[in-house]
Amino acid sequence: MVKLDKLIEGLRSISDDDFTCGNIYEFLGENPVEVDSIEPYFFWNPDFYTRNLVFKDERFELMVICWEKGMTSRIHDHAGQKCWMTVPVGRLRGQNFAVAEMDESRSFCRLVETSSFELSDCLAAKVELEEPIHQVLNLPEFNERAVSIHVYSRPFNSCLAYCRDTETYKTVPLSYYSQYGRLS
Ligand code: 2CO
Ligand code: FE2
Repeated sequence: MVKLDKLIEGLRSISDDDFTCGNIYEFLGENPVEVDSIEPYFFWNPDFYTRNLVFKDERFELMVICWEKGMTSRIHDHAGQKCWMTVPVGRLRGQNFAVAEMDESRSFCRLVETSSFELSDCLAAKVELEEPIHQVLNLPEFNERAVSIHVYSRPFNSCLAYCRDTETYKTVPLSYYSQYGRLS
């Protein structure tokens, strides 16, 4: 087990050439994070999951996301950036989607569900660049809070969010609930 600052130090020491989907995935899997060391970044909100920035440079950002019971993300992408996540507290379900039909001229997009995965116990996952649309869910049946660690390279501050009811998508801004341990 490593402390969060050691994990970040480790990530920073990886060269640009080695900062690949596979290597970072492996690195996160080999370095499960001590829960004590992420507690300063626990911020809870009853209405939405909180994005808590821990580290950011040109190349990557690392954040701690806190999910109350039953909370879900929107269906979204990661603006073409690489992404990895691990879940040190609780459990999360990931659901991936493929584009079945799309018409950019009217922001139309029909999605179909593809694979799903479950994360807990510091298991690592990556968002596949080939199939980047997904949703993350802290299912009510899990009946507990969850906390995940996300690494995005490069950092991004907006993404596409998809609505299945209207079969449309739009760009949405992303913001931090806290930065470096303090409420934004
Ligand atoms: N990508 C979402 C966010 O940064 C969380 S879902 O997990 O990838 O808000
Ligand atoms: Fe995501």
